[in-house]
Amino acid sequence: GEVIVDPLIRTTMSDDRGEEPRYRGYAASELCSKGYGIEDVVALLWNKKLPSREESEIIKRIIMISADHGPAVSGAFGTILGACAGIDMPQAVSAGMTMIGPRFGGAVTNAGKYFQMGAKEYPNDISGFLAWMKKNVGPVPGIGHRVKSLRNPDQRVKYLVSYVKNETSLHTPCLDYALEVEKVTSAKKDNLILNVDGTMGAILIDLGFPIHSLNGFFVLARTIGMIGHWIDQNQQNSRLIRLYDYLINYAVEDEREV
Ligand code: Q5B
Repeated sequence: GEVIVDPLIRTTMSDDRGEEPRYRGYAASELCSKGYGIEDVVALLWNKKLPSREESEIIKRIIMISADHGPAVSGAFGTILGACAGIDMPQAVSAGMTMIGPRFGGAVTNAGKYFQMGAKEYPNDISGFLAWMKKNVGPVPGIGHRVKSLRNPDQRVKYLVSYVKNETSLHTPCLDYALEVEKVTSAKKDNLILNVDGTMGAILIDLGFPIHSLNGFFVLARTIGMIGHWIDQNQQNSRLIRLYDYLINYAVEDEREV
């Protein structure tokens, strides 16, 4: 007789049963031949629809601008440590990836989520929003930077904001709210600026991306940079890293009595 088996998984994204994979009905080769770019594929697979030309130009810039931020940041440094220890590319890149979290690179999702919430629940009341965040969340995701400040602005942020607001017709309620939050926080302390995570998160919300996809943009973009750092260290035959003593504050208390 007929055997009925429950499907193990359900997918709403892609189908590989034909001659070539189809992303939401579009064959990959069809997207290439019609001139779509990687930013369109990202939108199709993550947001389940092709963006307009204007939207895809914004997505492309978000990915380009966050692809790398030098060797000093947590993610690149993690990958460099791995590369110098002789670890293969996937493992060294995933060492860097492991660093992406609430303080570094992984604040995009929550920045988008809370700026959107603030715009809805606390319009024209940034102090109320900040008080709620302090009580319920902690540091506002998307605000603050270790080295960037009002005196040393993050040009990536300046460029993205200016591009979206001056060169596109995107409606930007979430970005506008994030910029209002920045006015208040940076007046308190000058490094509490809208950072790259916050800018990306707010714009991606305005573009209609699902909340849970937002950190994916930093992960995707920064993978490009981390792979680059791994290649760079390998090309230089870099040696194993071991911290010099002067970089460590040995604060061990001696418990021995004899
Ligand atoms: N305070 C980013 O902090 C950092 C506050 C705040 C209210 C805030 C911090 C933070 C939210 C998470 C976030 C993404 C940890 C950053 C990125 C990509 C990157 C990285 C790169 C790249 C920096 C000192 C005082 C304390 C805090 C207060 C700080 N942030 N208050 N809301 N958001 N932000 N992360 O300078 O009174 O002294 O106790 O967690 O959005 O990751 O380039 O490096 O491309 O790779 O280390 O750009 O802002 O200062 O944490 O010691 O705080 O400021 O409460 O107050 P700092 P902390 P108090 S972009």
